[in-house]
Amino acid sequence: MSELNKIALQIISNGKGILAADESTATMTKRLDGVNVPSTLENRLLFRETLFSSSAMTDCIGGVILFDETIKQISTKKNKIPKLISSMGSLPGIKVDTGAKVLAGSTNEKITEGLDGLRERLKKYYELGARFTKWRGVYSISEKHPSKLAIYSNAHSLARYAALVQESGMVPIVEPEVLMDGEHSAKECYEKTSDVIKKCFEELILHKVDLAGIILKPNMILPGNKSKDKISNEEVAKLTLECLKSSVPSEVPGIAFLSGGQSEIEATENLDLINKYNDTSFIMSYSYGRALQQSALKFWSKDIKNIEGTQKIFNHRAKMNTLAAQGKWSKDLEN
Ligand code: 5MM
Repeated sequence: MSELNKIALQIISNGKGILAADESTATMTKRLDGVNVPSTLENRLLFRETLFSSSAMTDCIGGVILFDETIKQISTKKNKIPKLISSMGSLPGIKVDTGAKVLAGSTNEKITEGLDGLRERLKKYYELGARFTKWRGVYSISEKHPSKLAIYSNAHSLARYAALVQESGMVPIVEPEVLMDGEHSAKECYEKTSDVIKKCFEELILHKVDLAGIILKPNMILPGNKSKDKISNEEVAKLTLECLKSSVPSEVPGIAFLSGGQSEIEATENLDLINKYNDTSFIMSYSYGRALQQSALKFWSKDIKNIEGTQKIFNHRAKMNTLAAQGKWSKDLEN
């Protein structure tokens, strides 16, 4: 077993999942504005360190994806943030892309940037304690999207990123996110997600990435959020499994889904059903941002000093998702 494969398994085995706390300052400001808390450096740190010092970090969260600002911060109890995370029994990770920009030659599609100087930045993040990384490519669905150009260029960047990350001794999370926005059907989401993922693996293989040392972070197969097409959670789970079975090489140890705008319960229920039906060799876990943090953030915003109360809510959500990652969740456990 390679060192990278060991790290990947450490993050997502036994129902453990990933906390995506890598919101850029712009996104975090949007989240904090939404609950009427000023987006200051101190408040961003306080909310995040509240989560990072909760008991779920030991029992449920195998890895945390950090943003550049956070990985360099010191907690109010004078702990370096990566140290705090590892002392709780979890692994620190880092988002290394620098965001999605308009792709030249496209009709307003996106290409994720951040390859320039990446090798040097990776060295610094490793020294700061990071053992895995994340890069997200985003794709929209419409009649003409994602275009061949967007599918190819994002796959190429994801592969170049993953090769550099493995060279630096860290596990790359490869995140091709086909967005939920739009009127498309689940069938369209299935077809377009399948095209996107297949191209990613074509490029990963071309760039000699060790597939046993990555984690794939895809979207689930869902109808668009403005679609007339409504499907059951069972169908979501079955379509998601079918799509991944036909597009992901078997060497990949695990898949950690993004929540992509699903409600907390929906994201848990779909993950649980995916695991109840899972007939693949892949570990199926979670790498949720909003679906792990929403309720905790809302509670915290009412009294930012109530650390214990906030942690209780976060612990519950993480526990529910860890049960779902083993196919052991049921609705009555929510109460
Ligand atoms: C946590 O949000 C991540 C970063 O967002 P920006 O770079 O746009 O600020 C995002 O990549 C996230 O890791 C994934 O989309 C998963 O989060 P959700 O909320 O979809 O589970």
